[in-house]
Formats: sequence, structure tokens, C-alpha cells
Amino acid sequence: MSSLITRRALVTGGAVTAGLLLSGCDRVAQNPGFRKILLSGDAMNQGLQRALTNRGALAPEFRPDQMSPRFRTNGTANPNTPSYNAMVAENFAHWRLQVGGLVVRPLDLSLAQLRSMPARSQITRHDCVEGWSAIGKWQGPMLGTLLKLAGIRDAARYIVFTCADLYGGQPYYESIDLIDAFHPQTILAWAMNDTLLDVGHGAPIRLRVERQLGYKHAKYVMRIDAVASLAGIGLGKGGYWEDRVDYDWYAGI
Ligand SMILES: Nc1nc2c(c(=O)[nH]1)N[C@H]1C(S)=C(S)[C@@H](COP(=O)(O)O)O[C@H]1N2
Ligand SMILES: [Mo]
Repeated sequence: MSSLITRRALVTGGAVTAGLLLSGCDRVAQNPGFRKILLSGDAMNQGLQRALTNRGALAPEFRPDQMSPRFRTNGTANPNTPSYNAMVAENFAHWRLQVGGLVVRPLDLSLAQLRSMPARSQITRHDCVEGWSAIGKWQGPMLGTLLKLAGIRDAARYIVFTCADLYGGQPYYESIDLIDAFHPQTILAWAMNDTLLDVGHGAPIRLRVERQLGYKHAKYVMRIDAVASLAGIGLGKGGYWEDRVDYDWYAGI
């Protein structure tokens, strides 16, 4: 089924659309029906979505004194597989990050290499759909820096993250488009709150994609692939929760 926005959908959603054009995207983003049409991955009308939302805007950043005293963990708090446990035991000395798919120069990076790259540091608010938020500080290279090193091919449209934790035997996975991939606040964090990222929060690296909801922030990232389509990834909706419980692929906030 195509979810492209039809003239009829625009007309019947006219009141919402008119308000949106006058007052920015917030109201429409809160309208569940409209979100569903707009935000469901490959099939969405990206041109319209971009026209309606300012994808380049920065997420709010906070002061150190605003950081949450406690930042809970959610989802997997420890992948606890034999291979992950072995990597923890040696402080990730032999952990490697693969960057591949539709790239000119596939990368195979050690944690030391990632930590030696220019890093961005940001204090941001994490919002989980389950109804909690926390403000934390994250540090790591911009994903865009890695993607430029690897050289994205013209056919690439999405960046897919494959994680070390398994759900029913399959790794957790997530994906974002190239706008978010090259957004300046999209980083591969190896530090949280000024200490090395711990196991609970995604050691040794986790994605921060600050304009989106918590489930997009893949922890325990092992592989990053540039792909032309989400059709071949998992069940095709671009992420573990998108495939399982129909969360929006575009979880912009
Ligand atoms: N690999 C992996 N990444 C994940 C999850 C997970 O279960 N596995 N849970 C997601 C959800 S729903 C949230 S809210 C955040 C939680 O991050 P935190 O544990 O650092 O609070 O991680 C996201 N990334
Ligand atoms: Mo979440």
C-alpha cells in the first residue's frame, strides 16, 4: 500500500495543514493520524515532510546543572551474549566498528580510533515513548565525519545500525535518513556524563540522534550500513520496534 499523501488527504487534513503553515510543525506532529501518514518510512512523502518540518534545526542543549541526577536505562541493559561479555572483559580492546554497505571505502575502526577522532559534546534531553525523560551529556564523533570518511554512494538513502544485543536471536536495529545522519548533533557517543559509556547505556558506542525519540538511539552499535532502501532490513519498517509494535520510523520531536 502506498502512503503517499494524496490531494484528498491534504484536503481532508486541511484545517491541520493550514494551522501548520501558519504556526510551525508542532501541532501536526502531535496529530496521530497525520503522523502516521507522514512518518512511516520508505513510503512516506519525504518532500512534503521536509517542507513541513525543519529537519536541520538543533535540539535544545542544556547546562551542566540541568543534568538529571539519574539517567535510567531502558530496553537492553546488558546484551549479555558470550561475544559481548568477552569484549567487556577486555575493555573492548578488540571491538571493531564496521561501516559498510553503499560506501566507497568500507571502514573497520577500533575504539581507540573512534576516541581519537574530533568529538562533539552535548547536553540533551532523551525522551522515551514509554513516558520518561532524562538530561545527559554525550560525547563522540559526528556520524557525518565517519560517513564522509567512508564516502556514501549516490544510491544510499538510509543509514542502518546493527547492535550487539539480541531480541529473539536477532540483533536490535535502527535506521535514519541522510538528513539526520549528517545532522551536527548526530554522534556516536563513547562517553556519557564525562565518563566512558557504561554497559547499561550502550558501551562501547551508542547513537545519539537528538531530534528523535529514545528508541532511535541505538546502543551497542556494531555495524553501520548505508542502504538504498529499508525493504531488506528486518521486516521492512526500518527498526526493531517499528517492525514489532508499529512505532513511527520517523520519531522526530
Ligand atoms: N541496542 C539497543 N538500543 C536501544 C534499545 C535497546 O533495547 N537495544 N532501547 C532503546 C530505547 S526504547 C531507549 S528509550 C533508549 C534507552 O537508552 P538508555 O538505556 O541509555 O536510557 O535506548 C534505545 N536504544
Ligand atoms: Mo524508549
